[in-house]
Amino acid sequence: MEPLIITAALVGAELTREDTPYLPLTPEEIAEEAYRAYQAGATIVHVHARKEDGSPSQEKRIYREIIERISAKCDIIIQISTGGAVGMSAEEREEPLSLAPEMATLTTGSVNFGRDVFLNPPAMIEEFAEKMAAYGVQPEFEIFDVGMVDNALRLVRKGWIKTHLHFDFVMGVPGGIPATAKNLLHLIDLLPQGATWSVAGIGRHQLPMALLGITLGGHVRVGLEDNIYYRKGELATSNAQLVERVARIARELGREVASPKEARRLLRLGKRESGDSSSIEIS
Ligand code: KMH
Ligand code: ZN
Repeated sequence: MEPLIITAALVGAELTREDTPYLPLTPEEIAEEAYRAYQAGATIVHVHARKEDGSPSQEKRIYREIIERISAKCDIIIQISTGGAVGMSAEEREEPLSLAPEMATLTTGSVNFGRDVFLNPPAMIEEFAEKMAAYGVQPEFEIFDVGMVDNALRLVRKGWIKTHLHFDFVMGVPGGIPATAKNLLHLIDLLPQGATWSVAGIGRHQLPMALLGITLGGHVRVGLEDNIYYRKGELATSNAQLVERVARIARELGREVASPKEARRLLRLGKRESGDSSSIEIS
């Protein structure tokens, strides 16, 4: 099997310090947390930004500071969120794309999200895909339910996406696809040849789904955005702690953990200067 890419989803948009005191919120805290996750074996960092008061934000200014601070510390792949928080407008959500990060998320459908609805109508998805192509940003398809895979492949067929195809199956969101082995196998089955995938289990599903990701030859996303516990009743004290456990188990199972260079190779990411999309390799 190829080496394992571990993504650290550091903070998300929904959690507060009341949920866990270990949540990084400021650009400085987020960058430090990214660096610790990197040292523990993460090669992609999935980033959301927060305002000074801790509320979710898609402001370019804050993302810029986060990206600069992380890049100054290490060469981890930075993936910004275009999901933001439920209720945000498309204009808000796409704002950080003009910073031309290496990767960004692209959710290819709408889904109930707890008591809310995470809205992603077709025109919005196409607009995000178009912006990503314009800024040379590689999408990661965020798949919260089965139909979103076909929506993603339709985008590819229509020519909106020309990069390598990488999917992240987010499983166990109340309203989305349940986190079961059978469902994961079905999702994998839908992917075209050559696509890569990772899996993120929400809450108590994080570790079991991570083990499936490791053993089935996929990749794994963990982090406080998806799960704040290390084990039942015990909060994780950092994102690095969750990453370190996955790296340790993978090595025990004989699967090496990818370096940033290997992750870029597997995801066909071209190294480039920030803002310069001309040197990107498009497979
Ligand atoms: N916060 C969720 C509504 C993403 O980052 O692209 C959406 C989300 C997905 O977290
Ligand atoms: Zn997210």
